Amino acid sequence: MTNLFSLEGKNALITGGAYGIGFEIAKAFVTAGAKTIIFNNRNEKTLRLGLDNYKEAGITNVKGYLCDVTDEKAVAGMIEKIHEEVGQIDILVNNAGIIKRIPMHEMTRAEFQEVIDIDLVGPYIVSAAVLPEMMERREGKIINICSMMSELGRETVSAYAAAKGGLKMLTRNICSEYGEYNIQCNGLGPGYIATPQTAPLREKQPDGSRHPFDSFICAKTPAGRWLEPSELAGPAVFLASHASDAVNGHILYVDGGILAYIGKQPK
Ligand code: NAP
Ligand code: GCO
Repeated sequence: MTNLFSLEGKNALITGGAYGIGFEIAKAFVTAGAKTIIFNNRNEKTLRLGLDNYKEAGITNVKGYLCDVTDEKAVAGMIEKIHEEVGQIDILVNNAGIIKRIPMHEMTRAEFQEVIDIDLVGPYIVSAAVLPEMMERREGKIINICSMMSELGRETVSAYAAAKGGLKMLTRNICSEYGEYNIQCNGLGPGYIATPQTAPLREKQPDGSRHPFDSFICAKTPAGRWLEPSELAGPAVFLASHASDAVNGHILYVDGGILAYIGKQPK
């Protein structure tokens, strides 16, 4: 049974994997036996930070590339370099993403477009670049990092919700179009995870009290807490391994039960 979850000999490309959720998923893949972790970030500073993070974690089988997921030419060039320097890509995790928390009527088109480009068009670009080799090998795993906003809306995150809702359907369409090549494409939908992306929602207020959103999310989560990035490890390894070969087009929510819960009644 343990072999089903093994990633022995597999190369995994994790976009935006310098820190946060992508970095945690990478560590989980290494623990599951992955041969090489490949990640990309869009600027030198983050790339260097990522390489330092992997070094500090004792992970040496890692390659980092400077590449913005929205730049088709850069992605094509990166994939070519990966094939030359590392080998085949067995697992792709479309993790790179941003969020802008702005009321929709105040958001500029450029701000809306930037979120869509990175969170939805980026996964299309990178998946389209990796699919041909997976089709040739008749084997591959694609994991799209979705969100609670793939299912729910909330104030100020219109572009992000539109992107993550679209990413849910892109996941299902890749499953539909490429399942016959033994390629499984699933979504991993984290709940509210303590990372730099959500740090503003957990900041202490000037009077030292909890951020209202922090209290709100804890009331919306049955366990009454934010989740840790490391809690995505098992679900990510499952979706990357042969244990999920019959799972396709599925969004696996790792949310501590938020989507099932009406929320704790205020006292
Ligand atoms: P994060 O800490 O902000 O990390 C995002 C990573 O993506 C960073 O390394 C960032 O690098 C990189 N990135 C951004 N735009 C990029 C681009 N155009 N090209 C390449 N890399 C790019 O976010 P996170 O919390 O780890 O989230 C990772 C993924 O999980 C995102 O897709 C997010 O939407 C999703 N998610 C997060 C949560 C949560 O609660 N944290 C929950 C559900 C889903 P830079 O430093 O260059 O920006
Ligand atoms: C927000 C948060 C969320 C999380 C995540 C939830 O502002 O509501 O950033 O969007 O990042 O996507 O699953």
